[in-house]
Amino acid sequence: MSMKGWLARIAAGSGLAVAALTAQAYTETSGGYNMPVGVTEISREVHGLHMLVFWVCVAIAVVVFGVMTYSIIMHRRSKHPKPADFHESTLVEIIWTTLPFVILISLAVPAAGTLIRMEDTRNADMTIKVTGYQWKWQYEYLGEDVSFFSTLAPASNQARQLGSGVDVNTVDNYLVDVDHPVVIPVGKKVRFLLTSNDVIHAWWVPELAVKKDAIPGYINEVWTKVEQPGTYRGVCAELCGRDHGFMPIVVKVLPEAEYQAWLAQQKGGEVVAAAEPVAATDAVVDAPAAAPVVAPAAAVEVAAAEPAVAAPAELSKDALIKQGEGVFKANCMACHQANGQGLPPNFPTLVGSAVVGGPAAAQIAQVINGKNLMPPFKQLSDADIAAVITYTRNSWGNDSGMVQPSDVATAR
Ligand code: HEC
Ligand SMILES: [Cu+2]
Repeated sequence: MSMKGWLARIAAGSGLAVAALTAQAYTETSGGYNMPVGVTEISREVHGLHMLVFWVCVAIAVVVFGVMTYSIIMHRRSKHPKPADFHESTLVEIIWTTLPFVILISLAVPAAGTLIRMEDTRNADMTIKVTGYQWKWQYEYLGEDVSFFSTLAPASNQARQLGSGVDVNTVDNYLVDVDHPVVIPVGKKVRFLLTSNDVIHAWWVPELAVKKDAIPGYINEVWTKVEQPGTYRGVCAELCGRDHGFMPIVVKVLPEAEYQAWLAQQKGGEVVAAAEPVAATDAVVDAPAAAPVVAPAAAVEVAAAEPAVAAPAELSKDALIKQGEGVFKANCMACHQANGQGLPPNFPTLVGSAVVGGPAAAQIAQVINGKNLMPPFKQLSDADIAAVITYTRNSWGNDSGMVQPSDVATAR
């Protein structure tokens, strides 16, 4: 096989192709090849520094390669068979010591100023704690009692499955879209506290010029103040395991009033962590929320995607199944496959499985606590766990009844 063929195979096999696609997806939003200018004062400064250093490098390259090219051509052997043999020029040595020193200082001074401003997280208007998980992000609005998980959007997740048959070019924002974006108000200084629950991740949103490691046991601080409403996308920037390429970040920046409306919606109750927005909207789970509906017309789109969910009571079977399908696609499909048949021998089929057909308590315990290669899902809400279990108990020919959120609450 040709070299190119091998390279292509290696790239495909190791997921590099996926990484390249992801990178492409967000550089496209920033004009192609260069770093984005971004939408914050800091991001513009960072971009300015980047361009300053770039042009200094270009100037140095022109001078150095100019002198080299001139010397190679004008002092070639056919012209100067007998080379000059001088050495030790104090003047030249002073120049080539001081000049780089001056260049470095002139770059370090503005860079240090920007770095200091980047690190200054004082006087923030609000704080969001961001926790990295393999392979999702959790956002907690400190002092607001609002917290949710943000996972790869169902459309991307479905398309990326082995043999999904979906052409990824038809998926909007493939691999850079999530089910629950983190929402912040425009023009407010937002402080993010970054940490991790398992391995080191990194929270990176190029257009905010924010990139910082999320390390277990440590809290790192970053901040941003976004000047224009919009949706800004990023990815995890620290190789964190198998699904590193599948834990994107979406920051949705709203005008203050819309943000407040969104926040009020979230406070209406427990937020469904991973259900498909469509499923969640229709589900009967949306028992009337305590919070008054204050959403102005402009916020309707957000409101529809993020319904306030009151502490769930008894749910109908259809509602559970519908919500459960979304939860399954977001959390279980990678191992158990969309058709429930898994990838034996490691990932068992759920079709006709003894656990799925057996007593509900055992299945609840397994989903909450995990088992061997299956990770625990205790971070999901009671409603999500009840829904996904009911979904598996009533899909692909399985028929073994339903589980209510209260059953899950009892089992915890
Ligand atoms: C990382 C891969 C992985 C994910 C994600 C995963 N599982 Fe599993 N699951 C497994 C493995 C492995 C087993 C077998 C565990 C054992 O018995 O050793 C299993 C077993 C099960 C079983 C028992 C099947 C049987 O007959 O033994 C059920 C039910 C189940 N999983 C449900 C779920 C649900 C619901 C989700 C999503 C909330 C989920 N799983 C997500 C890997 C996974
Ligand atoms: Cu990560």
